[in-house]
Amino acid sequence: MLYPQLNESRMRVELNGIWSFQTAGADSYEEELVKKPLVQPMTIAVPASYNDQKDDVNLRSHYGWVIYQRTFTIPRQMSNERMVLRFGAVTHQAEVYLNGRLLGSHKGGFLPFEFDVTYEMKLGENLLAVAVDNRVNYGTLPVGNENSVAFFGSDNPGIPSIELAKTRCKPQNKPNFDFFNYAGIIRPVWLYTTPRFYIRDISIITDVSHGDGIVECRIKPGDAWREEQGEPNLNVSQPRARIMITDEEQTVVADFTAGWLEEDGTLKGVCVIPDAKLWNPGAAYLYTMRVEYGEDIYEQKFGIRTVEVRGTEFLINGKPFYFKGFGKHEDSFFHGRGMDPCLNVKDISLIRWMNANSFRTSHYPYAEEMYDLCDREGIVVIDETPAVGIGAGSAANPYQTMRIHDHHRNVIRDMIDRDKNHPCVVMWSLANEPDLENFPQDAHDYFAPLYELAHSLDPQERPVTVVCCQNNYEKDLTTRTMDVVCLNRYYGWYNLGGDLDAACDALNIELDFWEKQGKPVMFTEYGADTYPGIHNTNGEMFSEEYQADYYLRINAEIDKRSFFIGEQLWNFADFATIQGPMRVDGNKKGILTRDRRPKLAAHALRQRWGAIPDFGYKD
Ligand code: GCB
Repeated sequence: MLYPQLNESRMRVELNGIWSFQTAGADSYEEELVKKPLVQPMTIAVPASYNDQKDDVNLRSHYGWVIYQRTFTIPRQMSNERMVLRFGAVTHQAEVYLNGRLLGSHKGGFLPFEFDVTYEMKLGENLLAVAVDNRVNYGTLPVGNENSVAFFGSDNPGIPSIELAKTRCKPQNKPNFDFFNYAGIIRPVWLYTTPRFYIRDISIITDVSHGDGIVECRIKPGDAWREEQGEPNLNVSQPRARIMITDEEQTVVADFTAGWLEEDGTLKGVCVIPDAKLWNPGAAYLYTMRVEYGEDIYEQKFGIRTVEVRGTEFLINGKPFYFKGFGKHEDSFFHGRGMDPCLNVKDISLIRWMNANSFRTSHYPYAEEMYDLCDREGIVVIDETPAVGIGAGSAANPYQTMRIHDHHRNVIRDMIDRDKNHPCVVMWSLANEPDLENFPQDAHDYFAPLYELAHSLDPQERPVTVVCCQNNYEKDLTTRTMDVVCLNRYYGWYNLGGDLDAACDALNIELDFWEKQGKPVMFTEYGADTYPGIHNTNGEMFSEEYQADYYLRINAEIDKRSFFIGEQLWNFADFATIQGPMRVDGNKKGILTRDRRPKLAAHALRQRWGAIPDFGYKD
């Protein structure tokens, strides 16, 4: 799905700002709330999670529906065009009404969706209402628990008083994941226009041959009129698109035509850019592809680079890349998970300050604006679906009890569709820490088709992985089938905590196992909770010294392994979680505090990573 753009043919209006707001029921909301202006509503900022905007525990711990409303008037010029209302993300489910009429609904809190509103929009004032549901359960991604207490909660099954109290307490979300269940309209809302014949989608595939860049583009055209009539979108009246590619100096380096392909209705063209400048980690170079199709124009940035797994190496532009970086969260004070361009710029600056080169979008696709930034800054991204919590917190077989199969396919499709052109994205992660050891065959049979699906959908054929939990790796049949083995390991924290000798010993025993699999292996998580300001001459757990020592010791072990292609630690910064006996004001495994101040270990890692090159570290 293309990002809304302002150019010679398209108009774009941002509908962010202060909206009206009201909480509604747990399971439903009254029709009145979306059909008429709210009476004495609260104010709320968009985009942002609603939970921390007010000093009200009822918002922080709300369960179920809330209502957002705003009015707007469109300029007359827009009304002659095809008009689209687009949401960057609404967490977790949205039902959208315009002037009292339901436009449609969307499930999944981290990917964009849009509605053609050409015939719904009035001249004069329009009332936009969005009902938002924050409930997580066995049918959502991320997964919420249906029959136990929340992640890390203290569950004592069998104690009558507790069992009875649990049936009486007010309904609440029980996330099966370790981050606060922030919700709301968390990313920008746009109204944009296109002509009737428009560019629906663009896919760009690049290759490099003897220093020349080979660029293929596939364009999906749209015809608003036919779509309105429900007719197939095969528009033979516009069989060509003009493609122009400019480099960063605005020089046109290619000008060619994409022509009609009968079979699938796309327009396809290929060109060669002699002596192309490649997109590299830390040294980004972006070209701009301008597509002219009838009266429509779209400009898509892209980079020329290749990604490939060969043997135990992860190659970017044919050279063995070493991942240095983090698992992150979209998480900050007041905004919650809301898109915050200033925070994104700051985080990229800190990633560079740390001499890191990459991060994983744990545990959901991030805001599109962040990928644009990473494209420009040369930061490498592992892009993850919101499939987290499949299995944790329940003894039942998640592949039978959870109603996520179709939704999981949809989020993979939508994530790849949204992010396929970003040079910063080098790998897809299908899920974080699903249960892969208790029902190993079922897990394997669940993930094998998803792995195939991701490969079949990605025009750039990036590697695909599932990030695996600390588990009995001998039983796990899934991780070993992925292109890269991504390990979340807590030797020295949740296991063998406080004993780094034993932790290193256990890690090495496991690494001997992975060495035999002949795949590239990396950490996508490892870390230790560290309360800033706690110091300890013995380097005990929770102290800043322990965290620094932990990374020193574990890193010394992975340095000995040539098949180990990267270290993404957990976590970039401290972040909010549900309250519980395991979390003191959130998860404290950050290398930075939540307000982005370095802990002791940050300085040591900065030095280490400064000495590790992006390419050829293990040569
Ligand atoms: C994990 C999860 C991550 C948690 C982390 C922790 O394995 O993937 O979401 O936050 O452990 O700190 O426990």
